Amino acid sequence: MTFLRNPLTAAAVLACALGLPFAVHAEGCKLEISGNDQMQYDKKELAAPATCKEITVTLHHTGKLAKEAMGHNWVLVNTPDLAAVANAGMAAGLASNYVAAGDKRVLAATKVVGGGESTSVTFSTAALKKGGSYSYLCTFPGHNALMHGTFKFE
Ligand SMILES: [Cu+2]
Repeated sequence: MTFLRNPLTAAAVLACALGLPFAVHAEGCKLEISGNDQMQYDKKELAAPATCKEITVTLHHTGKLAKEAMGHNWVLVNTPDLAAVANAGMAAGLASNYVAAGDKRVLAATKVVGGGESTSVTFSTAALKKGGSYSYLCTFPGHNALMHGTFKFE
């Protein structure tokens, strides 16, 4: 491997292997949020840097109740669409994770989980605007009034 004799190249190869500046980093692109049996998320706001090409959101249900009684999901929308997405989701039912099939207003969504379960969704940020402010909600019937928050992409 002749090229490794060049000290600069060798340094670059090493830096890549260590995930230093030569590598593309996903710092801050993995987010976590929890929901409980009191119909609450533990966070009112989530934020990811606009450098993220993809974002992964992991939802933990820290309660004990079954998903039929106190299921939670995490759904990302443009804020003006929040109520309409919640209504469409309610009509779609648990089998559809309370998200209407093909609902273009839904920017990202996890499935519905019950107590003790976790789930995650990874989505492209191509549809998000730098500096944009969005909303997330739980679309389980009746939950969005309490279970919603602001999502910032900046
Ligand atoms: Cu919920």
